[in-house]
Amino acid sequence: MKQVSMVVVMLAALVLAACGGSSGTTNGVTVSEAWARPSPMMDRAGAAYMVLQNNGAAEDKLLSVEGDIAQTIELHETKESGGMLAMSPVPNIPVPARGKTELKPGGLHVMLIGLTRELKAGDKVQLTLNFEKAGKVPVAVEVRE
Ligand SMILES: [Cu+2]
Repeated sequence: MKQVSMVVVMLAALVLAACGGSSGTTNGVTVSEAWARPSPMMDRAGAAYMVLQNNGAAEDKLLSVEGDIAQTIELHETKESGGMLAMSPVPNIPVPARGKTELKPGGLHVMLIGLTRELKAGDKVQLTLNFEKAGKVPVAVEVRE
């Protein structure tokens, strides 16, 4: 009898995991408010912003981002140096245990370099976020002004 109930619990966990995956929740990291500014092909570059929420008891790190929207996708931060705003790549973006990290204009962002198509308002762009602990988390990024 004990074994049967174990199987039921495991099945329930699998169903829950499957549901979580489609809404951008996997293994403790939730991604919300994912958006990008419209960018014409001419610019060849764009940036995506989002909120990374870590529900786990240990720090996690965003290591990389994949997607077919751009030839190269990097993690960037914007910093002021000598009155000028400059962007530079960062090796990863930490998300504190039971905390969140905000990617926003003027700060951390996902840099899309070499756009393969125009970013038009109303479009949705699929990205896959790669976390050190949570693994791959799919995200739908909304293009808006
Ligand atoms: Cu950048």
